[in-house]
Amino acid sequence: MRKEVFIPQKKEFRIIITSFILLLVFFQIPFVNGEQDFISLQIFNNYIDLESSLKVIVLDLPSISVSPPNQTIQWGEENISLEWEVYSSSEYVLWRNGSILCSGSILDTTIVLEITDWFNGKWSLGTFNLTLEVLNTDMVSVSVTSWITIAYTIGDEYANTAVNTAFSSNEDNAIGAPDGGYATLFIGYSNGYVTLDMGENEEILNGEGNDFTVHAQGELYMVKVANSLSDIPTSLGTGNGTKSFDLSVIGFDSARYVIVEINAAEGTVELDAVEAINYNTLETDEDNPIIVGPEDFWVWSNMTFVSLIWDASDFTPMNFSVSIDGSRVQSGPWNGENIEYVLTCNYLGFQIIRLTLYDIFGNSAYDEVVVEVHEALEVETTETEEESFGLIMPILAIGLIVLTYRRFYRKRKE
Ligand SMILES: [Ca+2]
Ligand SMILES: [Ca+2]
Ligand SMILES: [Ca+2]
Ligand SMILES: [Ca+2]
Repeated sequence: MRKEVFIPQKKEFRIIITSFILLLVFFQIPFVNGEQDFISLQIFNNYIDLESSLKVIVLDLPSISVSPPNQTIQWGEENISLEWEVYSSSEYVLWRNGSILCSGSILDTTIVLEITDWFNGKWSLGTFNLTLEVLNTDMVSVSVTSWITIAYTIGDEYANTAVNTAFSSNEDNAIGAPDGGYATLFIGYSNGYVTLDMGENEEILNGEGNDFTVHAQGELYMVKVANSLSDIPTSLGTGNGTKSFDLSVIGFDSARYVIVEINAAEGTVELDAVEAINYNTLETDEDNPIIVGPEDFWVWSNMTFVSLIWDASDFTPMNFSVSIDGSRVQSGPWNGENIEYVLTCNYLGFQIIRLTLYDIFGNSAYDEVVVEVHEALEVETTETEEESFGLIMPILAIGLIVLTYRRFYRKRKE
């Protein structure tokens, strides 16, 4: 009689043999971490006592048992963490599109990559080949590749800003997702209201059924919508608490602005958020950043520094760099706000200061300002006819600087 027994991953296993048989034992080695062990088979009954031993050495080969699945991640998302589980390895190298992203010693069986800084981490849009390579002390290596696609959708379903208000407080609480923080609308000389901007290219769209929800509590409120701040808003009716509205009632295809106004004789309306159900999103941005910079100007050399401010904007800002005569002097993440650079005037003649802006789709734009430094004239304390002429020049120069600044300040304000 022949019997086959498969022994799963256990360190000890007992088989009861009830009759004289030919026994074949298959043993699944439970050790993965370079352990060495003896596997012994003992057979005994009242008559025999046999033992057969076998030395088993599990080779210390590195292995990666878990790796991140291929996936698409929204650019800028928080708490992104990719994990690998590795064994019998002492060092790792993580490659991104063929370049080393990070490397080091393996102290644990888990290697975690957290994406927290999308700007400085150079996580731009596209598909990345992330390859983890692990090595043991004999430099034997194994690797695994995951494909990570970084995508971007411009626009969210919530209000971006409160653009107009009356008889209200904490208006910013109505921005973003519902969070239990409320803007308050009350009765003053007129009914309190707040006008919320859902965002450019993020307007509410008329889709199937209701198109947006007002998250509120308290008294009755009136909801109006508009597509421009200069339009007279169109009423969509009143609501109490949280209520959804349908743009098709007024025949609108879209609405960028939502006005919520208290519609009661007393009390308050607490407005948490406006949430679009159907809304516009862009999946690509083909526009270059917009930069309006100061005009070229000059200063005297006794001016130690000047501040250059560029008006800058983009839907998907990424980063900026400032260079002087072609050499980069400053760079970093850009969140879409104006850029300021403080120029030290420790030179004579002119320098070209260039600001370059990038968005996350790889569009870029630049602006150059030529700043000329003129040598300041020495002013003597004794007054002769010749020297008093020397005084006039700096006075004229200060006037010019003031003019230059006023011009460039006015320009910024436009
Ligand atoms: Ca929005
Ligand atoms: Ca609708
Ligand atoms: Ca809120
Ligand atoms: Ca852009």
